[in-house]
Amino acid sequence: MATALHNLSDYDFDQVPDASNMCFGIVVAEWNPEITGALLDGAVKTLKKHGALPENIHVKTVPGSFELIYGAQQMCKNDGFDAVIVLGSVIRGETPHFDYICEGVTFGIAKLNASQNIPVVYGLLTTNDLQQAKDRSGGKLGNKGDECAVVAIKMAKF
Ligand code: DLZ
Repeated sequence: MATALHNLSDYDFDQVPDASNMCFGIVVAEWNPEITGALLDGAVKTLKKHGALPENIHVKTVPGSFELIYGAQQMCKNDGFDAVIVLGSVIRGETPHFDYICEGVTFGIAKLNASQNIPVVYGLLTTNDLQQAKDRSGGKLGNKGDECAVVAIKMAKF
C-alpha cells in the first residue's frame, strides 16, 4: 500500500487502450479545492492523451467527499458513460471525522462497483496532512488523477 516509492503518474502508455470512443463521468469534491482541482486536471489531461474527446468527458462537482457516493450513483444511471471517476481529498483533522468519511466513501464506492453496471474508479486521497495530498496531486509522487484516468480507460475496455 505504501506509495513512497511509486509515482502515481508512471504507467506503460502502450498498455492503455484507445479511448476515442469512450465516454467518462467525473465527480469531483469541492473540499480542499487546490488538491481536487489538480486531480481533475490530471485526470482530464490523461483521458485526452489517450484519445478521449472533450465532449465525452462530463464533470460534476459535489460539496464534499461524502457526496461522491451519491454523485457517482447518479452518473451510473446514465448508460452513456463507460466509466465514472470520483475525485476527492480528505485530510486528517483533530477529530475521528476523517475515519468516518474515509470509511463511508470507500464502502459506498465499493458498493456501487458491486451493484452497478459501470466501473466507478476510486480517486480519494486520504492523507495525514496537506503536504501528503500535494505530493500526490501533481507533486513529487505524481498525480492520482492520472492514475484514475488510466484505470477508468482500462476498466471501460474490460
Ligand atoms: C466535514 C468535512 C471535513 C471535516 N473534512 C473534509 C475533507 O477533508 N475532505 C472532504 O472532501 N470533505 C470534508 N468534509 C465534508 C464532508 O465530506 C461532507 O461534505 C459533509 O460531512 C456533509 O455531508
